[in-house]
Amino acid sequence: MYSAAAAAASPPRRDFISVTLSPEEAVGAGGYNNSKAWRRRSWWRKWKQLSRLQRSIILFLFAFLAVCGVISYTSMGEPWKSLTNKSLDDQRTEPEIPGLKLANPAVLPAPQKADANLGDYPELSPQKPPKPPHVRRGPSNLQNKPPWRDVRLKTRHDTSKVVEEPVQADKEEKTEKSVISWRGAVIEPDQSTEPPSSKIKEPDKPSSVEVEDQKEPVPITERQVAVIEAFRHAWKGYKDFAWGHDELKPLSKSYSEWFGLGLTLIDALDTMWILGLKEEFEEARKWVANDLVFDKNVDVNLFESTIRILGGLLSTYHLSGDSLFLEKAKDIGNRLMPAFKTPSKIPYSDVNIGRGTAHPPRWTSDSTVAEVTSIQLEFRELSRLTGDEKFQKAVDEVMKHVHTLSGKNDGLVPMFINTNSGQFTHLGVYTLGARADSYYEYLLKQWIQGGKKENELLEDYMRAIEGVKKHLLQRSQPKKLTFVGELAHGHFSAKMDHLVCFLPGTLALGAHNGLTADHMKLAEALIETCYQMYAQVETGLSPEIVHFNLHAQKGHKDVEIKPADRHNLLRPETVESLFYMYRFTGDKKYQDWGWEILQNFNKYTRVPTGGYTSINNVQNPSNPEPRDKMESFFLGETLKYMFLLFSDDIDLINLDKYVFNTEAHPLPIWVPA
Ligand code: DMJ
Repeated sequence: MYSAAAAAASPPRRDFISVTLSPEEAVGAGGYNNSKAWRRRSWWRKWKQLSRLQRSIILFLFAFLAVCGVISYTSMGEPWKSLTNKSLDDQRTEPEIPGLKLANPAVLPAPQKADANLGDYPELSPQKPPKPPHVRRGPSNLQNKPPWRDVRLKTRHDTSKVVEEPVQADKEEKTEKSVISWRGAVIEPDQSTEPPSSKIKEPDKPSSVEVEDQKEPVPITERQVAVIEAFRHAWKGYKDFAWGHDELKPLSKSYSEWFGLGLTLIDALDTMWILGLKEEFEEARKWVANDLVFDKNVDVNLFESTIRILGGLLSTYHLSGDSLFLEKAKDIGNRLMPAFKTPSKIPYSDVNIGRGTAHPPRWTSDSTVAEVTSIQLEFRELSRLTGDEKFQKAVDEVMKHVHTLSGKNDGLVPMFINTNSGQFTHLGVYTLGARADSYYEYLLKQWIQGGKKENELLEDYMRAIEGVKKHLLQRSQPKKLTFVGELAHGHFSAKMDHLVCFLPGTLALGAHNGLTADHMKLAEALIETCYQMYAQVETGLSPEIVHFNLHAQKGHKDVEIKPADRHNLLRPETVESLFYMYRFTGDKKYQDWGWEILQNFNKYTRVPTGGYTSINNVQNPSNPEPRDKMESFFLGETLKYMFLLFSDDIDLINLDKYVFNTEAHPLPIWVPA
């Protein structure tokens, strides 16, 4: 930004050599003579007339061109050999992304064209339900082999180190580690980011089912046991005082209702599965079977009910293989569809799932950009499972439309979009926080979900990250923490929502999937910042929003907190990113940071009679001011990511097989049929 301004202020500089030939030189004094000897003499004369500087420059240029020629000849050799099956036309049509750096560019065939046309998805067939992503329908490595453990018994006697039988790996056939191709590049998923010495060791992958059965189980750790204990405590509060309702109010020993759909229970289903809490899971399943009814005259928020309810049901179906959850997912999915009946096909924010009507909020016809662009993983998966393309069509159309819209700033999107015109509104404000955050997350994750074929999604993602680097990144004082601020009509604000802490994890996931290693570097810097948002605060818990100091002042930390921003809602984003960082690097410091955070949740937010509560003041350890509410994402996301963070089992939700939705519900990555 600043260097561009400086360049504009200084006069343009031109670097060129001028060589003027007189007519005499051009034609020759003695008239036309084109003999070889004459031509040689004439060129020699011209050469001698050049200044020494001019001659050196010309010689240098020749030498440079010769070196380039040699280099390109040697480096082109190999790719050409491997291009035997690839038409040149395919390569020519690949889009260019300025500034896009690839981990391993231009080696192999270009990917299939990014086209959300359903014809491109062989999995989607209206006639017969699609095949599952991994050999069997439904769940993958946890399917039919629930990780049930009698945790209670074991933990009573031994919480010191390894206490449990592990999750059993399933018998699914191993496919070869996929090769990712993008714009003619072939990238091994791990190569750009993982220092082999430090990442979690993946057990040798046996090629046959029989061998895989002998795979040593990965024991769960003491810290995972602590997460199970925390979950049980939270669940006790929910069960005792809020069973079947949306959220627990742990202090008043009651509940609050948002949609009246048992939000916490549904959000927590797959967490219970992953943690191996059989009894709790079975009890919750019974409630879903007998009491969960969507035929209700109630307005729900499209985004929230998609990511929490639809996402939760779909992932539980995949993990458990229990068709009850798929049936319920279909039901809610169908009931949400009226949201898309708008002039622009950009969905309304709210749907009445009983009446089948939808509407925007009362005060505007705008929807939030993050909301309309973060329902895709779930609806696409619902289409794949049911064979009914309407779900995918509706959400793909939104993405295609947003892809073409003007009003972006180097890939950064405004926060609102109008449901009538389909245009962005409130232009000029750019943030990675509330109202825009998961737009960026879902660009990458849809690309991964779909098998890395939909190039437009990747283009938009890569552009956006360049936009973040250009407009939103700054460093704080005194610790020089890299943070993501906001831009409002050209003015930079050093404000960062805790919500932005999803970004390090997303960047790391992209790097793991073969995108530029720069993204991993940025992820490492940002996760340090997110950790400091906890560590620099009196309770060791992050506030909702921080402001970073751009100038060093005596006695000031990097992080400043305004009175209105000092609450903590038990949000997951930092532990989510810690989980990705640990998975991909194996660096134990990320586990230690997560452990500190869990201990501080236990210290300041745990309610003795059951449940955890949001707090109003992270700066006051003696009275953090409990708010009397446990958000459903504490069980759906925060504790789930904690459990995964403390695990050394990369097959416990393998990130090459699953992609998490923005509410931490794992959905399968599609494998070509
Ligand atoms: C969750 O509902 C999701 O993670 C969403 O993407 C953002 N807000 C909450 C958690 O903070």
